Amino acid sequence: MNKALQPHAAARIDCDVVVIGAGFAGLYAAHKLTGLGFSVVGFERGEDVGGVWYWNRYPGARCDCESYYYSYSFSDDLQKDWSWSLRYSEQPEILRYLSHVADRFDLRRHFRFGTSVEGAAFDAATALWTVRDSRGGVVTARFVVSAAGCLSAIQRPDIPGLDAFEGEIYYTAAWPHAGVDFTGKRVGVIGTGASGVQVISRIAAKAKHLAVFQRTANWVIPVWNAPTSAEFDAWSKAHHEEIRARCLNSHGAVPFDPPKVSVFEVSPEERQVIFEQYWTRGGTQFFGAFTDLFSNIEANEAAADVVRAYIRKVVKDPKTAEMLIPTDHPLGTKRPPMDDDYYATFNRENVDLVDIRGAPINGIEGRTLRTAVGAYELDALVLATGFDAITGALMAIDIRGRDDLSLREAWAKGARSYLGLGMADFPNLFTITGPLSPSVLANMPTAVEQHVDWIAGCLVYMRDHSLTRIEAAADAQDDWVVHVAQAAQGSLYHRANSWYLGSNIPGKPRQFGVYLGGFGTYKKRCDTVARANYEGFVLA
Ligand code: NA7
Repeated sequence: MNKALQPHAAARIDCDVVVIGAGFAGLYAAHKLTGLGFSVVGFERGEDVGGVWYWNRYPGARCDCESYYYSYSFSDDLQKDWSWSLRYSEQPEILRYLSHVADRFDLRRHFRFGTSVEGAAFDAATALWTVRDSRGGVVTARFVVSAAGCLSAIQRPDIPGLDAFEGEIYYTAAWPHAGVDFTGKRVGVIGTGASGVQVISRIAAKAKHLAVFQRTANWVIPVWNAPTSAEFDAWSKAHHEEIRARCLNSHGAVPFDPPKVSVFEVSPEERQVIFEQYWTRGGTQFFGAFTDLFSNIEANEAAADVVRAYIRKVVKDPKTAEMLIPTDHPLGTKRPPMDDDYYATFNRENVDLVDIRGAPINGIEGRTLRTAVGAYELDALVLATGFDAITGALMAIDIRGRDDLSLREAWAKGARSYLGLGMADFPNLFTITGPLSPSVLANMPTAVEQHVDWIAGCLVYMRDHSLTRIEAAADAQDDWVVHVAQAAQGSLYHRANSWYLGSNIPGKPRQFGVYLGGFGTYKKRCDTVARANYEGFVLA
């Protein structure tokens, strides 16, 4: 018998599965896997559970999906017991929810908090992973499941003098737990993505003066946030099974009907009526108005006109309004921030919009930020400059697969994965909402549950069949990489420099890191693979 396939009585195994991260994904993975009898050791960089909702504590942080479906579905009782105060809940409430889940299912005991995974190496002889952590600890495990998140590796801008800035510096993605008081201060915000957009109106309400340094204008869609009514709460609890079933079968893992008609199949009058209907629903639902908003530039332009008109209506100063209207990317092809107060904030006397595309930031000296044409005295600087998204958190770990192959090398020209779940040359490693899965273009808790359930089913299958290793077959992986690229081909997403494509990180290969074929279609594919005894994976 091949030595590599022998049972490994002599090898020390600390646990069946190492789980990296205690956000939505890691918590559910720990719950599900321990419930099935697998031993789990979890690692979490933060001092407590929550993942992105632990770190992104800036004022105004809020989810761009509605809470009644941006939440777990695995427990009926949990769904019936928990009520959300707002349609789109803010960070403190989402963090309270995750903390409640951790308490309710006693999940903290599985995690080592304040501890990052620094390296993980697979030993082909024993078929075990050795995981090294930031405190010098070493754990051996049969499997590693990454729940490290798609938006957790912070992107720090390269601005001359930034580190020596004499005022206060804050990253939205690593916000102080004690909060920050901006009262009476001169504040600058760099970044007008979702984080910048959310924090700007909150800071403006407190600061003496706020300078918003905008490199690229973004399309911001109002969500019309409001308290959850008692009737809606009761309805969502009574219908939770139907809501979850709709999520599982939909394109974006959301409980809405797919669009039915193209912009060009209706008259201009009907088009306006439909746009208005969907605009009133708010947020991402606006993009569900027509079938072709992401595939046809003229259809996209028609939708963009709705947003342009809104910006011009809300923003009183015409010059500022024009500066806020994007000109370099179609609507929605960069992640569109969702906010109700953003545009009106620019009507405030104490807020200035500063174009740093035309006149870039030259550097910082003392408390002065200089652009090519002006100087700004600042007491505090807020950096909302984004993340090395989708692959960043995995690439931050020194992951070594078969023959010491490093993941960083394997992905040097772009991520390679089968179904976004497992990789050739990296046996027994799974990625929850990994690169090349629907991930950030699906409602995350639904995507997380689908992946965790699939991985758990796979581990049970392996246990039942006395199998100790699983690895994506190289040809299945190659086909999937091509399929993911084809699914994105022809979409308008390629017309933007977005973090979906890795364009926000200097030197990162340009690759659409998300599967665009639709969550429902993807789930069916994963189910088919599992039913066919994990077709496309090599098991031993
Ligand atoms: P994003 O969406 O990546 O936004 C980052 C913003 O920061 C964006 O406006 C960038 O401008 C700007 N940026 C980044 N680096 C610089 C430098 N060096 N100088 C000036 N401006 C810079 O990150 P968010 O945190 O807002 O949102 C990430 C996701 O989290 C979001 O989409 C939701 O899904 C949740 P650019 O557009 O690159 O010109």
